Amino acid sequence: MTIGLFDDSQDGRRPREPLAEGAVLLVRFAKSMEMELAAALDAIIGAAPFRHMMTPGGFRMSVAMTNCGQAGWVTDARGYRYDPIDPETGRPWPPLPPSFLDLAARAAKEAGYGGFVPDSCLINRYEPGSRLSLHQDRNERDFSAPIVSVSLGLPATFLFGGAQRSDRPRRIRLEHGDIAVWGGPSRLAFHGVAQLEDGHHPIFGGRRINLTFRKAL
Ligand code: MD3
Ligand code: FE
Repeated sequence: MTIGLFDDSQDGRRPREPLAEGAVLLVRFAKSMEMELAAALDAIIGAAPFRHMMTPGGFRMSVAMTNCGQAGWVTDARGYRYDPIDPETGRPWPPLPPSFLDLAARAAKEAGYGGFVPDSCLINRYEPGSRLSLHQDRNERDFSAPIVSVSLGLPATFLFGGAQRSDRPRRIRLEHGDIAVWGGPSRLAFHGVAQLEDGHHPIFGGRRINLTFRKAL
């Protein structure tokens, strides 16, 4: 049921929830584009398949990753970096699809960051048991641009910490179609994702996909 102007969702979540200074959750903002996003994603992973990268310390990541855009985030024995070439294929990453660029720019604008033009999209695939431990995103050149993250498929518990690793993280549910925009003082917050629970999503099956749009270069 709709409650006035304040609730057009079905679970009591408002369309726009402030998370912290500079960070906003746009509830189900990407839902109406789910089929277009799924098709664009299929084309990307056909050209640049998901892979489990290795951390510089020698651990295999439980989250499988790929990228599109002018540069992709990679990790291996040499460290973390953005690379214009996919080390698995030896070719440039697939370009950012217009539907991705348009969605990221509209979401950023809605969150108060006009003029956001990402040059990179890291695509994370979680299967039951996959998790992402607490980290900061610091490999981008310019921290004044926000990061826009789009959640698709199974829900996850996002861990949103503070400026220090020791700050106790808040747990935030991220569901299919949700977009979170992280800028300003939240841009360098520690964050992670709790172990994915089993489930089934009608489009994405037993998986969660997260797109993070970045200005990396
Ligand atoms: C807050 N991805 O790819 S998205 C990552 O769900 C990453 O796959 C998670 O953390 C995922 O680096 C979380 C939300 C997110 C992304 C980047 C952030 C939150 C952020 C950067 C700064 C602060
Ligand atoms: Fe991150």
